[in-house]
Amino acid sequence: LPLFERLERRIVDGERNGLEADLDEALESRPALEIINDTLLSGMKTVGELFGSGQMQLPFVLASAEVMKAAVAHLEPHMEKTDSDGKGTIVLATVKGDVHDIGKNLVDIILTNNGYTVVNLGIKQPISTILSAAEEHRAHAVGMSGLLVKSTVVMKENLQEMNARGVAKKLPVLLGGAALTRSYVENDLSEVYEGRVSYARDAFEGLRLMDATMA
Ligand code: B1M
Repeated sequence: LPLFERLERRIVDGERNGLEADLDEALESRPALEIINDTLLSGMKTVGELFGSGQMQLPFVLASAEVMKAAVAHLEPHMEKTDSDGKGTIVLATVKGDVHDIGKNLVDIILTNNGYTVVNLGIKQPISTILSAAEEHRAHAVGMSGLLVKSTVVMKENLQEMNARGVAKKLPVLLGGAALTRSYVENDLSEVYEGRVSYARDAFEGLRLMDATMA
């Protein structure tokens, strides 16, 4: 297979052997982010479709996710970074009950490379932990990721809890993840939250929204 098709195939097949060599070759002709966005994420999309239609079993999805993570780790040092620093602090987490973290970690990389301090709490984080971290780090915003449909409900509960604790006005919230829709966030959740809540389709929209929030 040609290089970029082979790389995409590696994600789908969960094939790690020779991954780094292929990535290094790819870096000779394309920027790291483009390799992630156009090639690797396209492979993950196929994995999602195969899993969703019952053609792929969970252990294989996990293997694909591992290759994806290894690829991102290998590409990360090659990504563009801005010189600007100290643009603001965001606490980032995958919500309670949800283990998906590839998208969240991409958001971390993009924000960090663009001058933000990201406190990445990891997966399955209850709102109490997120809010403690926000207080401790004097965060300017909270970012929550979740890919399961039930995570959209958890996010709503989290926003209600933030209202109840009186932190909504000072903590804008950024939400992302495959199960969310723009209209659910901008219509339903905006009604619920007493502060500002926005939806990011991808990591770049997350960056734009953070820039707008901090402006
Ligand atoms: Co899971 N899984 N999974 N899974 N998995 C989905 C989400 C699913 C849609 C697959 C499917 O059925 N087609 C489905 C959810 C269905 C639903 O809820 N309706 C599903 C399921 C069912 C499950 C389990 C329940 C399976 C089981 O156990 N029977 C289980 C859940 C366990 C749990 O969470 N409690 C499970 C487990 C797993 C693995 C562990 C095997 C693995 C995750 C490994 C890991 O993350 N470390 C996995 C994977 C890999 C997927 C799919 C195939 C791919 C997800 C992914 O990494 N995509 C996924 C299919 C899909 O999403 N359609 C699926 C690439 C990633 C870059 O995209 O995270 O969407 P994404 O991030 C994007 C944007 O959404 C956005 O930016 C990123 C791109 O720039 N974004 C943000 C994300 N977060 C953001 C936050 C922001 C801003 C933007 O600001 C804060």
